Amino acid sequence: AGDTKTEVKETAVDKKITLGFSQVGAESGWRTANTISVQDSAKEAGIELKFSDAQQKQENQIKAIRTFIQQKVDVIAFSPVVESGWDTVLKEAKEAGIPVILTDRAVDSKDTSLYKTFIGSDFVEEGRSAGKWLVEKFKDASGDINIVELQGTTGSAPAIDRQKGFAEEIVANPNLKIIASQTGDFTRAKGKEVMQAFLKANKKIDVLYAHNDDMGLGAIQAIEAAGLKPGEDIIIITVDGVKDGFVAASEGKINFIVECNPLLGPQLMQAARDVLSGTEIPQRIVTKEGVFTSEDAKRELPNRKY
Ligand code: GYE
Repeated sequence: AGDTKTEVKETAVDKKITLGFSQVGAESGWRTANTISVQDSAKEAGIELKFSDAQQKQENQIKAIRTFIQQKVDVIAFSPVVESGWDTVLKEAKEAGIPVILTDRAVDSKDTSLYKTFIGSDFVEEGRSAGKWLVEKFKDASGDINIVELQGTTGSAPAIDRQKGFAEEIVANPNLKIIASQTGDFTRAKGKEVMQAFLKANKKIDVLYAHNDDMGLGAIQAIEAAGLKPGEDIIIITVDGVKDGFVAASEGKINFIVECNPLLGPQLMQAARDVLSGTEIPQRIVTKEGVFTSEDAKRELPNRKY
């Protein structure tokens, strides 16, 4: 009986970690998979998760972070909706002695001591992969190839970087011309709406580059409604690689998908533990990912879990 008592005491000393997590929203299939990954991994790791959905609004995230500070959580993690404007609230967390971990999206704060690490993809590289594929695809084209671009949320790291990486690559072929570029806020509804407007305003659209699958899927609806064949009349490139994107790619409606991995939960829980136990971790943890043509998508589809 004495032994059991000692055991109970020891577990009580081993305090449960509380993690405050401020999520961007529920704007896309990627985001849903990311949220589930964070929730499942917290459970598995025995970490108590306080989850808050910002509905794509920075002010909501700032509020959530302040609430986490008041609640004295052990560690705060968040995926910043936009890159700018975080210094004040991050300083508040630092002064309260609560470490912050960035997941998925970066901030542009000059003072990198305001957060412990940033876990996520290299979005510039994703844009480059999209651009490289397109350059190769149209290497023998003789006339103008008109591209329309559906951008992610204005001011967000993935929108800024995916535009940049893509633009960097396509200059290699002067025939490739971006004739219109507008935000679709990473949602299907806006992707469809903006594509409708693109189709109305431009007679000849050869390529659509969408910063995520969801906007691409919305755009496909607009393209079909206009009597055109997605993937044939208009070549489509997207980023993410969620299941619905893979389905469209395997049907030939999306020609090329650059993968962006949403399953960041396990790495986040590990980083939270390491930060709290004083284990050194790198300032930047990059996620591994691949690229998929329609053919690859057909093969890969049965294995996609999200
Ligand atoms: O690509 C998009 C989501 O930040 C990487 O956000 C993420 C992006 C993802 O809404 O689908």
